[in-house]
Amino acid sequence: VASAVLGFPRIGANREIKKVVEGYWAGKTSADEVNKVSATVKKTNWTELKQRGVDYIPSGDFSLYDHVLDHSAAFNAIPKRYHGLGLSHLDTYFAMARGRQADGVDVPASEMKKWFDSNYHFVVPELDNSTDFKLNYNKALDEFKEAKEAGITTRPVVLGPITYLALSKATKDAEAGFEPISLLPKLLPVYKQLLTELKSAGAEWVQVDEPILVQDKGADFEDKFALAYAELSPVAPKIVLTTYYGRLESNLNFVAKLPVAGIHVDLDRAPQQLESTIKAVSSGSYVLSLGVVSGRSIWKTDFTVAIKAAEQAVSALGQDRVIVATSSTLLHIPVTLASEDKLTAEQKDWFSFAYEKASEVATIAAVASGSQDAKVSSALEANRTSITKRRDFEKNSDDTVRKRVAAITPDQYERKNPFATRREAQKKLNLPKFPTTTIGSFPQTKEIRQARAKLGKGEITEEEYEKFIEKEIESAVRFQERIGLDLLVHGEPERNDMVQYFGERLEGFVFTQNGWVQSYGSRYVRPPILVSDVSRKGAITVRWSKYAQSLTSKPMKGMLTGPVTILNWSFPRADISRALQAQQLALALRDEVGDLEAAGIAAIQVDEPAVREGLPLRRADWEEYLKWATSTFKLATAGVRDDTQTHSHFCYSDFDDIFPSIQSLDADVISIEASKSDLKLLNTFKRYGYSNSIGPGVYDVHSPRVPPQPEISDRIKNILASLDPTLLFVNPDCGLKTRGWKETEASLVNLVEAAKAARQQYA
Ligand code: THG
Ligand code: ZN
Repeated sequence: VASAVLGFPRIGANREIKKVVEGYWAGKTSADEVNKVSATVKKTNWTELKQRGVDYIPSGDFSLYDHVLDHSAAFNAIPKRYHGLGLSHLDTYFAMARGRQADGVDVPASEMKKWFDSNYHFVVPELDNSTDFKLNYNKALDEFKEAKEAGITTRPVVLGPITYLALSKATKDAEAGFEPISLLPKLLPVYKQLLTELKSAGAEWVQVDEPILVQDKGADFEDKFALAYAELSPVAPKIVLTTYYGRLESNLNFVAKLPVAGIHVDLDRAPQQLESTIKAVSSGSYVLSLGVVSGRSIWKTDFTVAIKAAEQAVSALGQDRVIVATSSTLLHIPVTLASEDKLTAEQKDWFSFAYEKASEVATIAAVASGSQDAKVSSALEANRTSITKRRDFEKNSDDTVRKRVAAITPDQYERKNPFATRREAQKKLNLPKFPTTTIGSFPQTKEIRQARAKLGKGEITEEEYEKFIEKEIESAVRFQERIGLDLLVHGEPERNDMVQYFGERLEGFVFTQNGWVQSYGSRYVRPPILVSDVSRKGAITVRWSKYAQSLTSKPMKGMLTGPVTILNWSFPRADISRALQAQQLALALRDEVGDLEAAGIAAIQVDEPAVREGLPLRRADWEEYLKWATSTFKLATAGVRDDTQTHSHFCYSDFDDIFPSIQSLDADVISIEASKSDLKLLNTFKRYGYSNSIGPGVYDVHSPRVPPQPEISDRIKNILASLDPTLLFVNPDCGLKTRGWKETEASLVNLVEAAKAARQQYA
């Protein structure tokens, strides 16, 4: 029984890649230096995996920004706007990733989307009939050779052609009805060349990722899969076809007939597919790769369960046909536990990050191979002890929290009166027609980050820090008053990350010092870890919101992160359901909402940007998810009086599918990211007859570009073509924390002017 890791974090154990890439963007670091640091990170990863006893070590999965973008660049799927700019390969690559505005060049970035149901974003390939696929370079081959030179034999990883095309979108110039999958015949020769070159270089295996197979739409591509793999297999190294993040279901029927050498299934997300998969592959000669070590969770693997699965496969297929593997790439979890010295020994004993997961697959494979090695037996014994200790800890849950959840009554999920009644009561906020507001955060300046860092290092006192934050809030309030915004925010200078901040102030979470996970490009997050029942230690945001309100006679919005988003952007517990964890979070937030209201805050926003991304990959699972996701939001927000205006914000609002759920949240006002997906979304709102207030973003904050006032006015005009004017709020499409003050001020001035003009025009 061999062991395999499907992919590895590429950020470096000390965020080396972030530092060198951002240095390059700032013009402070050379391309050579970027390559040098990349080479070191890759080599360190390969060496670490080898030393930990992993048989199949991935290569080619490294990336300076995103692996889907790597494929587009290598395949020459480079949209026309990036042609002829006189840029190097590397600069073209980064221009696609983040746009480029320098030396007379002004091109926007490609769109980013969430990668399956994760908090990782990929750069969406843009294709049409003029796309001229060719292999600009062979990254998989280059990294295979690079590892080989370091004395390490790897199994190269490539994203499969069907998933690549399924994740692509048509360019703006594409013919009507163009579907990216129609380009398969043009793309296959490129894959053929890539794989042929790998084979010639001596690669025995290649890992081809086709995660689209765990989604319902995977079934639409049955014929394409058959066609593609019939062409590729004869020229390629032995292919292990990997599926992950979910279950194959009926797709297994055709997958188990594809001409490949091995199949990988995710047994972490879908342990129930073990038997069906064994059965489906048993008569052929396939190798079966068992994803028993989670690539999505940071909990130690229960070896007993994993070994049982491996032994079941071994008894049906024999040792040589079974691989013990991570369920998916380890991209989604931090690099190593080794550097975490603030966690207690007890806590550290619960977890396993990427390095540690590598050891886990090696140990499980050794046990399943019948190893009598003393080191293996002691690892097995140690795992048993850890798992037992964690279970003992879990038994000591917070009884008060459990009882409170059990005592939730149906009325706690509903506002006392319908929107029409509440709207009258909320007139006390004195908002004009087309009220202007922002999503909540203002630029996180260097000074703010430095003050936070100094507090962390003890270089300034808590008191000095709070004074600093008060000054920041005051200047944010004065700024908003000066430019004439109507519904103000305090700007959130006191927050690091919108999820981490709340986690740190609730019981039930622990934190890493260095547990960074890539979110997109050089942007990383440090997800909090839920370890026990959640409760509020005390008021979290009230002090700052109250202070901000005391500075102004205009209404101030309170700002909270919703239960579903806190859960989705944390590492959840594995011992109780996500629904229960969300309910606990919702009760804690409900108390915070109540305290804000009691402190005189008349508008309270509870953001749920992660609701859409948390949607299960299979439609059959949607209803259950949407039920707890919407009800926990309502549990958090519905306790307020009629005259308290609730707001919510959603990013990446691909809402067509889940519209009724958004409506059922019954927030008084929602703001959505609409500027990119244009008016399609608004038509959805119109079609369903959305009845509460709504602020479709009137400009895109994800770029430093300042929208001229006529452009915003034009957007308002377009929006009003499909929306009741009395329901419209005017706001940017997302928070402003990653922006600079200069463009923030200029943009918001234009936004306010556009709203004023609209008030005249639609009087
Ligand atoms: N928080 C979390 N997840 C998210 C977002 C978030 N996922 C979606 C979206 N927002 C991703 N966007 C970002 C934007 C900025 C940063 C990270 C994700 C960011 N990170 C800092 C960095 O990489 O330097 C580190 C932040 C910190 O110091 O904690 O700026 O907002 N959870
Ligand atoms: Zn947003």
